[in-house]
Amino acid sequence: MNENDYSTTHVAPQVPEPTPEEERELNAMYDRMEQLHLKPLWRQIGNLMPNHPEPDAVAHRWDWEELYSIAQRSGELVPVGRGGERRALGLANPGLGGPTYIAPTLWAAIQYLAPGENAPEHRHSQNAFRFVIEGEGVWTVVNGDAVPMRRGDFLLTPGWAYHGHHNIATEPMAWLDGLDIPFARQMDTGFFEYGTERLTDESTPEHSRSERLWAHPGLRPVAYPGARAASPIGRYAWEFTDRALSEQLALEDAGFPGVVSPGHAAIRFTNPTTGSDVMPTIRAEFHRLRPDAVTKTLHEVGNRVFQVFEGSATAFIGEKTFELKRGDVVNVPSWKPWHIAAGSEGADLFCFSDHPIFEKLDLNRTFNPEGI
Ligand code: GTQ
Ligand code: FE2
Repeated sequence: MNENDYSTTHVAPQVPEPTPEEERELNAMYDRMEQLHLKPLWRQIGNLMPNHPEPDAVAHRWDWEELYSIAQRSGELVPVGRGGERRALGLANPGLGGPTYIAPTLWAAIQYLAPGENAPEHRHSQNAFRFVIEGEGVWTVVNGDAVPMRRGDFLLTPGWAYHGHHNIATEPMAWLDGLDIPFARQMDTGFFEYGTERLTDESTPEHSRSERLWAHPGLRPVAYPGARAASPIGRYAWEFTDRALSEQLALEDAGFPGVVSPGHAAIRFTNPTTGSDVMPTIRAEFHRLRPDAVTKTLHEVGNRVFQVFEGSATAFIGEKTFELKRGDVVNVPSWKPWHIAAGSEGADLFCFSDHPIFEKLDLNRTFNPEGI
């Protein structure tokens, strides 16, 4: 017998077979409960309180070529501007029914901006980031600081910061947005305000002021002491991410520690004022797998989303297997065992998750069935 299985240990109370008279009375009682907006626990405990997380969300893969071509089409047919605010196509988890949630807590979207377009400023309590899979020529303006967006860059728009985007290039640009919109919506914590129509800083600097002040490894400006809920770094430039990952693998080659597991290098983007995650609700990481390397298998509380930055991989999530190539997006629902195997050229994977929420609430759990 498996004592972690409801079907063997959590049997419903044994009610003797009701007589027709008792059955009528039971039905009348349940009808009355419904009128009183009451529901008995004993008819739903397995669903409400399963032995372990049983997500409605399913693992799903979105194909980058499809995402990009439909985003491009929407660029031809739908203007961007006040009211709609963003030309963003949200990835809707097929297991979650109606709403545009990739996970119960997380939003992921592809956002598309044509040459010369300007997405007006606004702010909201939802935390946001951008990850750039290809292209350049867009600056995102965060609290009046123009931040360049280039391939491999990871950019922050923490909750309540004003932000807008503008494309000064001759080419359109698309990128991945991640936000905690579903968490804010389901918990009823969201606020939103319009900002100015034109961006507050239309310059196109090589580096944002936030990077010039904060993005020096291990160094912080003495003028700004104390911990902040969100990282003050607006842009985590690809050159640093790339170098940190190559160094882990070079150290592994030289016989020194640093990688997660053989052939698997990874870094987490952090808030330099705390050393913790970049934003209170969202964790972001970058994983680099050597050719044919395989990650450890994990069960984790919380939700992950991966985007392939370079190379190819196979993701094993629960019972499902997904072949992934450059740009493809895949999600891992809570507690589904997952591992990823790199293809023959290796794989670079951007990853974000809602794990900080559950760590703060002491609800996080991880289980590695291989025991390593
Ligand atoms: O770029 O400000 O994908 O506010 C969803 C909501 C992007 C944004 C999204 C947003 C934005
Ligand atoms: Fe926004």
